[in-house]
Parts: sequence; C-alpha cells; structure tokens
Amino acid sequence: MTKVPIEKARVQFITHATARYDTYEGARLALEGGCRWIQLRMKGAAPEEVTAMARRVQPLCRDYGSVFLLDDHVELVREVQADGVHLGKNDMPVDEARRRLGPDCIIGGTANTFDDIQHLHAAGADYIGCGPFRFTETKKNLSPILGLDGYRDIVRQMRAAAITLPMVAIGGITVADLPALLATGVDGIAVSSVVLNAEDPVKTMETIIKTHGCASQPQIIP
Ligand code: TZP
Ligand code: MG
Repeated sequence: MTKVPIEKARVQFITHATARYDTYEGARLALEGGCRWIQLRMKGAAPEEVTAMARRVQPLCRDYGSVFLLDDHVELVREVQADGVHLGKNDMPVDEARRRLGPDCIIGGTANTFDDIQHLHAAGADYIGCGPFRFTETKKNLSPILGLDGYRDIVRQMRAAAITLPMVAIGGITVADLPALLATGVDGIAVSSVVLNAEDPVKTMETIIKTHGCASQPQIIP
C-alpha cells in the first residue's frame, strides 16, 4: 500500500461512541458506506481499552482494504498492527514518533494554522488534519474556528511554500458543506458526527464519498 493512499485519505472517519453506536459499530458503518480510512479515537479510554478495541477494528479495516490509524497512542501502533498514528499538539511530537515508528508508518498531525503545518511538515508528518472548520461537540478544547476563509488562506500559503502534504479539513463538517469546502483546495475531509448522528449512517457515508468524487474500491466483504 502506498504510504498515504490519497484516494483513501480523502474521506476519513474518526470514531466516537454515541448513545446509538459503540466505537466498533461506528467504524463498521463508515466502512460499509465506503470509507477507507478509519482513525480509532477513544479519548479518555485506558490503553488496555484502546488495545482491545483496536484488536477488533484492525482486522475489520483489513477486510475492507481500509487504512487503520490510532489517535494519540504511539506506543500501541506496533502491538495492534495499525498503519500509523494521528498526533495533536499535546501528544508526542511528530519527529519523536517518527524516530520510534520508522519511515513506513503513517503519521498525521493536527494543525490550526499555516505555522502549525510548516512545523508538522518539517517534523516529517505524512498528512495534516486541519481544523476546526466549525464548532463541534465531538472534541473538547477546540482551537479557533477556521471557516471557509481560513482554509482558503492556508491552502494559498501551502501552495506558495510548495508544501504538498495532503491536508484534510475537520470539525463539524456536514454533507451540505462539502462542495464549498472542497472548492477551497483542501484535499479531503475527516468526519464523525455527521455520519453517526444521521438517520442512515451508511447512506450518509455513501453520499459523502460520491460528493467528493472519489468513490472507493468496491467493498471486499458483504
Ligand atoms: N479534531 C478537530 S474537530 C474533531 C477532531 C477530532 C472532531 C471531528 O468530529 P465531528 O463530529 O465531525 O465534528
Ligand atoms: Mg491527540
């Protein structure tokens, strides 16, 4: 697998347990809807709990041909055979994670500004999750909201600096936002609640994939 398969990176699903769906079921629905990039995010969960869930979600992702990343837990990446890790500003620095995990592992970083992106690029990140687009209850302690103008500005600065890392928008994104958001030049989107809170999560993910014009490979398992 290419290190960051861009066709899979364009629509990323971030897990989140809700009253209706647990973490595993949420990931399964996203995969069934055609998503091929799952980030296992279990804020506040003990490492043993993350490990146990990762041992269930990893093979599911493999069956669907999906990328499987852990949020935060660099120390578990090898143990659960994840493809990589996503790191925020308060997590292990990307360059240290790179030293520990090696060149083949996917390492993503969270950014809110072009300055953050420059640092992540220099540190050896493979892709950027940039946000928040708008307010969301899925994440605590949000950075300043970017909105469409924020992404336009950041894309312009990335191009001027010839930084070609894939950059995905995140935070409160709905299906209706996609055309305008993608028109800003971002490479993709990362979503959670728009899928999990939808009446039909599978259909909603299918719509997102179609709207993005990057339908994934046909499903591998029924
Ligand atoms: N980082 C910035 S916003 C966010 C994360 C993990 C949550 C994205 O979830 P949602 O439900 O799509 O706003
Ligand atoms: Mg984090």
